[in-house]
Formats: sequence, C-alpha cells, structure tokens
Amino acid sequence: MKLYGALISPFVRKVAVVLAEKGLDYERRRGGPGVTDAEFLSVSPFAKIPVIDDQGFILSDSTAIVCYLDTKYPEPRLIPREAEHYGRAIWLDEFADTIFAEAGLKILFNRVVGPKLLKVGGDEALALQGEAELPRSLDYIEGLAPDAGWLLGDHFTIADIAVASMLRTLVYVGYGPDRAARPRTAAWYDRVAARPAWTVIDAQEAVLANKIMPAA
Ligand SMILES: N[C@@H](CCC(=O)N[C@@H](CS)C(=O)NCC(=O)O)C(=O)O
Repeated sequence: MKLYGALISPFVRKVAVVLAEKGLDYERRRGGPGVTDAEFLSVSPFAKIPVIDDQGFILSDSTAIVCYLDTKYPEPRLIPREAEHYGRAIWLDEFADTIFAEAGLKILFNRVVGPKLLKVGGDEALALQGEAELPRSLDYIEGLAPDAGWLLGDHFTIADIAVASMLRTLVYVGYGPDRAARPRTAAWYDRVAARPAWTVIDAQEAVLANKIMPAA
C-alpha cells in the first residue's frame, strides 16, 4: 500500500495510525501543497492529501479511506457497528475534520506550512481568527474526554484517532494538550499516544517535527 502525504497533516496521520493499528505495511510517498510530482498528481486530481494506492485501488479523503480500510481489513474494527456508537464515531471524525480542523489549520498553514515549509508567507489575520475559534472545539473535547478508556467507552475507535490526530497537529503551533487548562483531554490523549501504533507513527514523524520545532 502507498500513502501519499506528510504526517503533519491530521488527515494523513489519521490514515497512518489506522494502518498501524491494523498492522498493515505501507510506503509513504510525497504529496500535498506545493508537490507537483506527476506521480502525486496522477493519483490526486485535486492535489489533496491523503490518498492511498492499495494495489492499484486509488482513494482520496481520510474518512473514505478509513471506511474502505475498516471494511477490507476489519481487524481490529475501528468503526463500530452498533447504531449509536457508529453514529457517534462518524460525528466525532467529522467534527475533527471540519470544525476543529478548520480552526487549527488556519493557524498551522499561516504560521508553519506557509512560512516554514513552503516559504510563501502566511496570513497572520487568518491565524488569529483560528486562535479565536479554537477554544470552542478544545472545550468541547474536554467535556467529552472520559475518566478512563476511550471517547466511545471501552472500544478504541476512529473517533479517538481523528480527534487526537488533530490535537497532535496543534502541537506544531503551541496548542497541543494542555494539562493545566484541560486535564481530562490531556489524560485521554496520553492514553491514545501510548498505544503501540501511535508511537510507531510518532517516531516516523519525529524527523519532520524536529525540523519544524528544533529541540531547545
Ligand atoms: N476532508 C479531507 C481533507 C483533506 C485536506 O484538506 N488535506 C489538506 C492537507 S492537511 C490538503 O491536501 N490541502 C491541499 C489543498 O487544499 O490544496 C480528508 O479528510 O482527507
């Protein structure tokens, strides 16, 4: 399997963690804003990441990809089948990818991806708008974070991966889990980040992370 895109993207990381949870090997390929490789453009007509190529089956969009992977490679199941859990998992994945990501990515693109990676500058007014929008999502997550286990109870699901992945991306702009301000979120995030699949992907991401945020 090939996965196109950089792990700083919450959507790419979400797919990478799902692949790791399922024990599926993959090869990461270049893709994303600023990448004009013929190979990438041939699989991603809208130049979006992530995209997968599973032995010639090409699919875009992190949620579509996770639905495909969970159907084709069902062990362990990351999208629950029980109606209420299913609905809730899809909602939290959608929340992470839209309301939460829209706020966070305004900060990331205008302070990190644009200026530091693409060298095209950033729009600070948009970053500030993202900062103003973000607390509503962070407070919502704090209200959901459980004392123990996962967002949907006993079963670790795509909801945990999608929300934690967006939080991980926010570390690049100084808005990662904040133990003092939102302790329940931080404790739940620690549990997600301690999972073997997460640690494998985090180690792969470390090279990029160190480049963007050199150790003090
Ligand atoms: N809903 C999509 C969002 C994908 C997305 O917006 N990816 C960003 C990177 S974080 C991207 O490819 N941006 C490039 C562009 O819009 O040109 C998903 O879940 O995969």
